[in-house]
Amino acid sequence: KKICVMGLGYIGLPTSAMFATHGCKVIGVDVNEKVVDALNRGEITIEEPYLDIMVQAAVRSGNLIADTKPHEADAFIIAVPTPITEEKKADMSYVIAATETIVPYLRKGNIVILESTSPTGTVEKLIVPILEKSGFKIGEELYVGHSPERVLPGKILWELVNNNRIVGGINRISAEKIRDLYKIFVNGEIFLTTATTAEMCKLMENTFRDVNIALANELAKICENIGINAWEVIELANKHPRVNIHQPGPGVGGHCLAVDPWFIIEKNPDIAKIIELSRKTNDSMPKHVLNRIDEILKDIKRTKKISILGITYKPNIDDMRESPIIELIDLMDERDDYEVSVYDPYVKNHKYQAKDLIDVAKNSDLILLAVHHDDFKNLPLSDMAKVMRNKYFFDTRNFINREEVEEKGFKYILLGE
Ligand code: SAJ
Repeated sequence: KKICVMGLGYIGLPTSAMFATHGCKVIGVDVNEKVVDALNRGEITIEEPYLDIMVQAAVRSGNLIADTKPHEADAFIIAVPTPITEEKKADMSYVIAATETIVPYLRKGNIVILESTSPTGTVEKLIVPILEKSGFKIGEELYVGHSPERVLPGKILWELVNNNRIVGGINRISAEKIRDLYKIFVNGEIFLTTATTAEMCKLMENTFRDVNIALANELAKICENIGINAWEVIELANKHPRVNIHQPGPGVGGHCLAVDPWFIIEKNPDIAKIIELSRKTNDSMPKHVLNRIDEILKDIKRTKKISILGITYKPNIDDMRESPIIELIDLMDERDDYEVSVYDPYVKNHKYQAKDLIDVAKNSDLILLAVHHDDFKNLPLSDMAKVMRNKYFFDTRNFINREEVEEKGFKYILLGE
């Protein structure tokens, strides 16, 4: 099989490498020449465990090549970004451009698959009309559908193979053809449905998680109001066999949970009320964290220095997309009574990045544990305390042992308490 993958990002690149190491001939296409040149040298431009080894093997075998233009193939996979605009609408320009680009390369019997997370109706109302320009009969001479990616950054290669997969076809035969293609490397079950149902499944999976995190964040605020510990409430309530309250935190980031629910709201603004409120609740968390810092440090009248540990959107990865900590730093930048210093072992070039954990704590008033990277499990608390002005430790993740911090002379504050 010959497969042309449009977009060599977080999904397109691992998917290309996976097909290539399973015996397919893969052409990875990207508009960015740097990405294409790097891949042809066997190098990768995103961070993901083991991906470098797999890509190297794929390129060396001759099964994976990159180009800025598509080639003729048996199947085309569209895996380009679907970002969100300022107005919280899906920006479909990359999907449209990629689909238009493949039209001249299509042949009778080809398969076209949209993998990018998209609003409902994208395949039927946006992609099909573009593909019709090829002159082929859709569903009979061109097989079209949506198979959303569902892999977790940090575990992409494992999840690509082992997760269950949904395939939504424009008709039954399209779904079956697409299923047979993914069977080349997928060990999980593959479920067939319509394209629009598959689009909604993907959006709803991430919305489910976002709404549940919003519930946890609201609980955190309620417990702060009452004066009890939300983390204890969650732990005990989750002993119930049908309850699974998620974890509160300084906000929800990443390119998925903070974006996808808006694709549902955009198409159903009068109905998607819980979904919209949840999004806003999660978006309110950086401001809530800042309000609590204001309260903790209210007696200090000079410029206060805050040392932020972690700025990625979640632990143990280098991804800062939509990170709520970046939002928090922006909020602090707007104020002239805060000075910020950050340390994140996964990030090298942030404007406030300190050299190490001691450097970040220098002359600081408060340590903010923002991301629970494993690297922060054993902080050099005594040495950090020595260089600080005030010793407040604000844990937004219930990650650090309270007694240990207090033993070192810190005042420990917990989000959700
Ligand atoms: N978070 C919380 N509390 C929690 C869980 C997560 O505050 O209890 C926060 C994290 O700190 C992070 C954000 O949510 O800022 C998102 O992290 P995540 O680990 O939940 O998910 P992502 O965005 O890395 O990946 C999600 C996954 N979706 C689901 O688990 C339903 C993944 O399977 C999808 O493939 C991915 O979105 C995607 O690409 O859509």
